[in-house]
Amino acid sequence: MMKALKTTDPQIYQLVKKEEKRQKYGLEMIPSENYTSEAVMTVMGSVLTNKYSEGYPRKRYYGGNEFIDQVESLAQERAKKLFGVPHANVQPYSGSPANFAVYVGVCEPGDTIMGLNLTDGGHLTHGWKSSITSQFYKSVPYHVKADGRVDMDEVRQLAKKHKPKLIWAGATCYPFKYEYKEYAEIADSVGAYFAADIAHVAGLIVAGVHPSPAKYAHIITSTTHKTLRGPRGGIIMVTQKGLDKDPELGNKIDIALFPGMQGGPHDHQTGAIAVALGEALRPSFKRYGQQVVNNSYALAEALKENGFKLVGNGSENHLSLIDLTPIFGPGGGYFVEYALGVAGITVNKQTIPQEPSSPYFPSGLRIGSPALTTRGMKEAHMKRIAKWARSAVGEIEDYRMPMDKEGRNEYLKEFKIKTAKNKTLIKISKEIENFCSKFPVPGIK
Ligand code: DSN
Repeated sequence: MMKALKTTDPQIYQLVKKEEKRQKYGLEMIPSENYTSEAVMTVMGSVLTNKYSEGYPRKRYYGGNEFIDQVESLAQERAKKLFGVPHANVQPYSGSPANFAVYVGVCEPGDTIMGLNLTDGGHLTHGWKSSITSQFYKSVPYHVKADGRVDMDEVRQLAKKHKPKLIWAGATCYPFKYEYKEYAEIADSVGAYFAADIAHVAGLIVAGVHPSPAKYAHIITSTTHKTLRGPRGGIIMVTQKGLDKDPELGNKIDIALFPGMQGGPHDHQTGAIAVALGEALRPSFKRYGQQVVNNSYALAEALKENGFKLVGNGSENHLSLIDLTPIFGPGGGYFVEYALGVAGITVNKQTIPQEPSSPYFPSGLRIGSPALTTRGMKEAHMKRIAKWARSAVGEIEDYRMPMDKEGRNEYLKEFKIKTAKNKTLIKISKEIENFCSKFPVPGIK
């Protein structure tokens, strides 16, 4: 396949090759990223991409779907088995459309909804002010406490006061386990739907190292490309509890997604999701999930030993959130993301609870273990990485984020030019390159 690309489009071919090299010789530590298997990538690049299949298995608006029907049914069945639910829709293009379909399925425009505030680690689609979800629905955000955990007392009080139609659990950056049982009690007490967005922890749930919301939530949404290690995509599941509340819930959500929001499903994606779910059903996936958590714990401890402050002082899942304010004051995430990038460690800047700066110039850093665990790295490797991270940060720790916009652009330009040439960071990147060459990446020779 790559041979054909090289001849047809050498420019894109070269860029794919460069990205392969970046993925192979760097440390990929963005907690929402992973390396999918060669089998998954094979289906993604297969003829399934040529087909139109609007509708659902055996109820299509196009002919020629006898094999696609089987592919999609297999994906649905595997999702149901993996998460212990009676209904699964595997057509969402990704996590955001999956979440939007939940709104369309259970809410009317103007209804009140609740989700974790974005700068406390929540997701855009759970009602953040710049997401369309807060324009169509009345968003009442809840927060985390000083210890970094969701303030369940606040969730209870807000739910009692605002009587939401829908309550979300789930986050983009949350290092702890979710209190699904407590969410359910609160949602039930006000008659709300409880939706658990498990995008980040889906693979951990499958592995049995994170609690499952299947008994407590009415609806579960997820992406398929994070800890679940599939292709980019989304799933919406309705639990038995959801069907008991409304026997038509599965149907309502299916209709909300198609024809409500999406057109033809991406069949190559559906096929690849089926393969990934099949992989996740194997015992080896349980070992993978356990190692993700072990590695994240080891990394958290090592980061602390190297002088980093963690929100909540640790990690119970696949990620840690570093509070950089003791080193940089507000806005340090920007500097550290860039410097670690030069050193060969890919991470992403992140807001911290009670963020003193802004989402684009935040004061924290999100760092996780799923992708490195796929490459076979273990606890001892995490310790080594924490040391590299500390040395890299030491090179830039005198920078301070200017708060005035005009001064800031010039300052950051200077910072980037100097940091890109920093000899210590370049030396670390060579060491990391050498280190990474010992750990294979699926699909890259
Ligand atoms: N962008 C995803 C993440 O990185 O967590 C959330 O949508």
